This record gives sequence, structure tokens and C-alpha cells, in this order.
Amino acid sequence: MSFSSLNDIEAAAFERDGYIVVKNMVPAQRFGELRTIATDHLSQLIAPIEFEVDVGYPGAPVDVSSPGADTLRRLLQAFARDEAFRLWALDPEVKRILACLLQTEEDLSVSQCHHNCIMTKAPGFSSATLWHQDSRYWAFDYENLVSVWLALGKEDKTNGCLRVIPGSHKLEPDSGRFDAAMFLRPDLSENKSLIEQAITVELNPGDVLFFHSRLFHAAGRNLSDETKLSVVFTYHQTSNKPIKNTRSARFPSIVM
Ligand SMILES: O=C(O)CCC(=O)C(=O)O
Repeated sequence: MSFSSLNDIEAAAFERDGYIVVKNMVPAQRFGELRTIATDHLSQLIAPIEFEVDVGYPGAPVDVSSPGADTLRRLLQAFARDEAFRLWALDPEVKRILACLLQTEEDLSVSQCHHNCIMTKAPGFSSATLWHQDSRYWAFDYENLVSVWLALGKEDKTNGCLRVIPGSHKLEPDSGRFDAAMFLRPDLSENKSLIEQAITVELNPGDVLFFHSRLFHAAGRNLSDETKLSVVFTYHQTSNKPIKNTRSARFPSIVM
């Protein structure tokens, strides 16, 4: 799919599946620049940073004295880090596609709360992310947000690319199917049969995945010898407000 051809068919695919991939959306020079800045911030440990040990996901070092405890997970606050990230977050083509996917002519905003990051997945001590909906992090008037995931390098099974369950954004599983951290419980047969429907989202650098905040997704560990880097921002209609005093309201959203 080319972004210049995004049309009613792609919008219908998003409505049906909860995600679309726009191939080659970002040219090499631009994703190369973003990658250089991200790599520089990683090597200089420019805060705020989340470490694998902070998330405590499967495979993460268990505490700060464990081997690999200095493994990075996310460079947080991407919007504030550099003009190049801000320009990408507010890119007019991103806005046009989001308006089409959300089927809205309203103003759109980018959240500065969770996501708004450079996701990193390092070889060695990276963790796996279990099946979840991003709505576990969010508290908005409506669970109708879209995340935009730009691959800065190749993403495939070997380095822990995303897996998604097409159409799962429409499901309303009972609370008992989740654990306390709002991950799907893998021991339940109804969850097992849902997870069997998953597909792997392999991306080339410059490809962009748009996915709904209710879409179930997961990712494996990075078994390659290179760090995986992706820029992720999340968007909402400006009239869809974060609930006061929640994590979603910690920082103001930016109108596109
Ligand atoms: O790259 C991963 O492990 C998945 C990250 C993710 O799904 C999330 O942070 O919501």
C-alpha cells in the first residue's frame, strides 16, 4: 500500500482489522535522521528513559543488581526531545491518514503521555510483551485512539516485532480473561484460541503501522545482535479528552 493511495478501501481495512501498514511512507533520509538522533540519545543516556528492569516483563532483568539491568526499553518524551520528532509527530500526511482512519474532520491531537517514545529493544536482556490492548494505559472519554509506529530499522520475528490479532479491537472480553496487569491470561482456552489468530507484522525501515488502541498485540524478545528502534506516537480527536488526574492527563496533548 502506498500512502498516496490511502482510500476508502484502506479505511475499511482499518475498521475491520484494527490496523493498517503504510509501506515506505518515510524516505530513507528522514528515518535515517530520526535513527541517528535516537541512537545518539541512547548512547548519551538522555533522560527520561525507561529500563527493562522498570517494566518487569518476561525476560527482563529482575532487579537493578541483575545482569543486564542497564538495558534500555524506551526513550520517553520523544516529542520534547528534538524538532525532527516533533515534525514527524505533526506530519500533515500522518494527520490526513488519521482523519481518514478515524473518519473525522475534527481537530486531532497527539498525546504526550504514554507512547510518545522511541521504543527500543536491545539484544541480550530485552523482554517480551504479553497480549494486551493499549487501552490498559489510557483513560480517555472514548477508547478511540490510534498509535502510529514508525520502524527505524527492519522489524521481524528475530528482533521482536509486533504481533496483532486482526479484528480484536472490536472484542469486549470479560474481566476474568485478564491478569491483574491487564494482560490476556495465556492459560485460558478462550484466550488460546484468540491468540492462535495472531499474525506477525514485519516492517521495513520507513514503514508505518497505524493501530487502534483496543487492538490486542504482543511482541517477542530481540534475539538479533542489533537494537531495534521505532518511534511511536498516539493520537485522538481533540474533543476526546483524557480523564482528569489520570496518567493520560499528566501532560497536555498537542493539537496537530
Ligand atoms: O515492542 C514491544 O515489546 C511492544 C510494546 C507495546 O506493545 C507497548 O508498549 O504497548
